[in-house]
Amino acid sequence: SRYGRDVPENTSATHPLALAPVTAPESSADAFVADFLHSLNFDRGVALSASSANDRYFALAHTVRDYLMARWLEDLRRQKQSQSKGVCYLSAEYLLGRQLDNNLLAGGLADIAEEALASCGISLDDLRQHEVEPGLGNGGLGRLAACFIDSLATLGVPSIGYGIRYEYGIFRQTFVEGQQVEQPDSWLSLGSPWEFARPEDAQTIAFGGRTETYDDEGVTRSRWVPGWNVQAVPYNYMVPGFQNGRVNTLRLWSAVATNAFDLRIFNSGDYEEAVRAQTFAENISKVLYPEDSTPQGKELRLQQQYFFVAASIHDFLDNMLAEGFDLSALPDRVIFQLNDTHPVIAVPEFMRVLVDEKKMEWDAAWAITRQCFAYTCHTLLPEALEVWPVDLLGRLLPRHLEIIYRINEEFLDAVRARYGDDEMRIRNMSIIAEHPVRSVRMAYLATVAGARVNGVAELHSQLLRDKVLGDFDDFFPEKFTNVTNGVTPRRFLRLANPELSGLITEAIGDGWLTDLERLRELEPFAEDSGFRAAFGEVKAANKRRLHEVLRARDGFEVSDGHLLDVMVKRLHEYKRQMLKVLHVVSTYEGVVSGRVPAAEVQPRTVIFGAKAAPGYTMAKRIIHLINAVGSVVNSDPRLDGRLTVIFPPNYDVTLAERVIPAADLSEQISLAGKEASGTGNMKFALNGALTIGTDDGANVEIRELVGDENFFLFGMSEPEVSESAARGYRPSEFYQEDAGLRAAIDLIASGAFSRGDRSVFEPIVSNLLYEDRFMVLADYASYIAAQERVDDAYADQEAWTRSAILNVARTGFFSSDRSIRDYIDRIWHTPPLA
Ligand code: T68
Repeated sequence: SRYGRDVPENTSATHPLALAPVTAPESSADAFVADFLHSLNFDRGVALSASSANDRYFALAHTVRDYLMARWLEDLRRQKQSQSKGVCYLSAEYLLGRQLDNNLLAGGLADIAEEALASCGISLDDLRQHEVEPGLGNGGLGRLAACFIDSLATLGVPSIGYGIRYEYGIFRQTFVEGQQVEQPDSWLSLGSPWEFARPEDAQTIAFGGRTETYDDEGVTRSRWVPGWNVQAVPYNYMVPGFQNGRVNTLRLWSAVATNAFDLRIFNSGDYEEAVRAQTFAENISKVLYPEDSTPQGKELRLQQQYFFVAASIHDFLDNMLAEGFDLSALPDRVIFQLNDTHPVIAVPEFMRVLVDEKKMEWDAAWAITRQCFAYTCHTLLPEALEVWPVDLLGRLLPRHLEIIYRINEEFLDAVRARYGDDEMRIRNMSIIAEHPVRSVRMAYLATVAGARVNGVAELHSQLLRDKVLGDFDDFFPEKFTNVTNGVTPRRFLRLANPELSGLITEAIGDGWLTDLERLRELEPFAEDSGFRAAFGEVKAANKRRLHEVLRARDGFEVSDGHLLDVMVKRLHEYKRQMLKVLHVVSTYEGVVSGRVPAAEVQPRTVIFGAKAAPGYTMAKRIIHLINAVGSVVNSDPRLDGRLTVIFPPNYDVTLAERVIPAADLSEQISLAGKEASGTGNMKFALNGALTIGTDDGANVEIRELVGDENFFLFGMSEPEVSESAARGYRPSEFYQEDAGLRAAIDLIASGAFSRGDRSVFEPIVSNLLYEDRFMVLADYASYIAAQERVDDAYADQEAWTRSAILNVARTGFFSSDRSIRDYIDRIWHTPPLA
């Protein structure tokens, strides 16, 4: 492995031993055992015979770390020394998933570790299960950030990921009588062996107070006189590239009270107040906001955002620049990528540093800033576009508000210069919204400041230009670009699906792991009946493995021989889990009403996985309905075991890695024009599931690549949705005209899934009939027809498997390595470090 190379590092000491290189342990099972036992005895302070599973997991993780360490130290040094342009990826979320397996794979250590542990009588697999995944993200946006840092390391791009070390990640979901109940995710309670606290690199982050002007040698300047501050303590995590000897850094910030803050209060003798102050400071990184696609506008959230971006900018400027660095050269040194609007407050902070602290002229500072940021948008839902009330922002960050006003003034002057006094246009483009309350539109600020603005799939980027940011596209068309999302093939193919990976490698070699387009070479194998048989065997094995996981995890019994139909993603009305529920209820209703003989039903198991934002009542009702439908359908003997609904609680990255490789059918059924991209859709196709989906997000590109005949398309297109909305959508008309739809909805309304209590799901039913914002009823007939095509297609297993293989072979485009190359070509212009 290339991680073992020697690196001279301790050269500032005088002892001759310190001049020796930092080395990785020798790559052998014996050396691994020695290191593992050393760590167990000397780091954990236990003997093997007395060790707990947690002790062994820690010792194993530390041993893996030791193998990566020399290269990490080297990359940290080189990134600073080379002074070549690098990426600072700013993201409020990183949904990392478990680390152990990923790091074993990256370091090429899996076999040695397995052998080494076995020789100590320990099962590697048992220790794998011991890891609590760091769930520091909500869903797609956070998981994308995790895939991107993996690809950045694998491509050897100089880069650092910055974010927040939430003490509590995304909540643990439980079901009580079918309803979601949230439990805190105390992922750190047993400690994390992967992190390195660096309190000596802490930054002080100020808040509140006021601004003032002062005379600076004849120049009138503004400055911020903050009211309070906290310490941002960084924790470093290794991000190893895939077997390439590179290790990048993820740096997550944790908030602690500053001494000054404490002391002042302590000295006033108010012990309780001092402790309260500490709690107040530490609240900033306490918990991940569990909202997805619905920003809350809470002050603590803005504190989190400013806290981590201010710490990150200062960290970069203080620690990564060469002595005497000329700040006007910053655009050749760094690009800050804004993962959605959550880090956009970095823009005025950067201006404040340049103008107020570095005493740069405004225009010069703005010219630099405009080249140092780029913005990725992840949504199309208007309610998901973040805005901050001026009141709140001015109270927390008064100087930043002034800076935002000035940016806006100058921008609107330029707009006026171009279009004249078109007041309507000015109002529409202003970074400051006046209604319903005076607020800062963060997406507009990001668009004005960013060198580039990108959407996350072709359709999404087009709709951004045409609709959400249309006036801005008119004003600066050169800023807009697309980078279609991707997923890391290491985690989501190699680790999640070792059997399929083995089969692929047997057929075409292992080059696909870093060049996923090479999956194309599998195409001819779709015609090879021996390969198809092997492929089918892998799918069956993955299903058996999933069944075992579901039995052990939640006590579910799943039948063999079913079509495995999977819908896993956050619960949101626009994603339309309701449409899937209506399909299940229709199938059920068809049998129990006697219209369809059970024997004619294609045996299916439908798996749902979904968390609802704790405050999102309708989403929680839908979860309740899914569980209620499941418990009725699963126990009705008339179905003859041919339809099962399974909803394991707490869908997370770890469960995704088990569910996706087993799936036959991937449900990607959002209303067209609402899902920015989707990334689960990519993971399923790469693992050989066929997609039933709308013409939305990256589904469009998946279908183009796999071919119409290997994709089940249904539903309105985006232009049809817009037309229908403009005409005035009346869902009840669909209910009146479609007997099947009516029967399904009536069955829910009748209380059939709520022990006769009609009130329980009444809000869902009336929402569908009288509002149905996401046009579930309009797409119902088309969806049911597509599901009938699925049933027919599944009956021909040879043809189905051929399609599944072609899905794998033709979706190599969706590697996050390709996404990162696109970011480099279109936005960052950061060559890999040699
Ligand atoms: C998702 N967005 C998009 N948001 O919905 C999905 N939002 O289509 C896309 O594939 C993915 O981003 C990656 O681009 C989110 O996941 C959030 O999680 C989120 C979190 C906080 C506030 C708002």
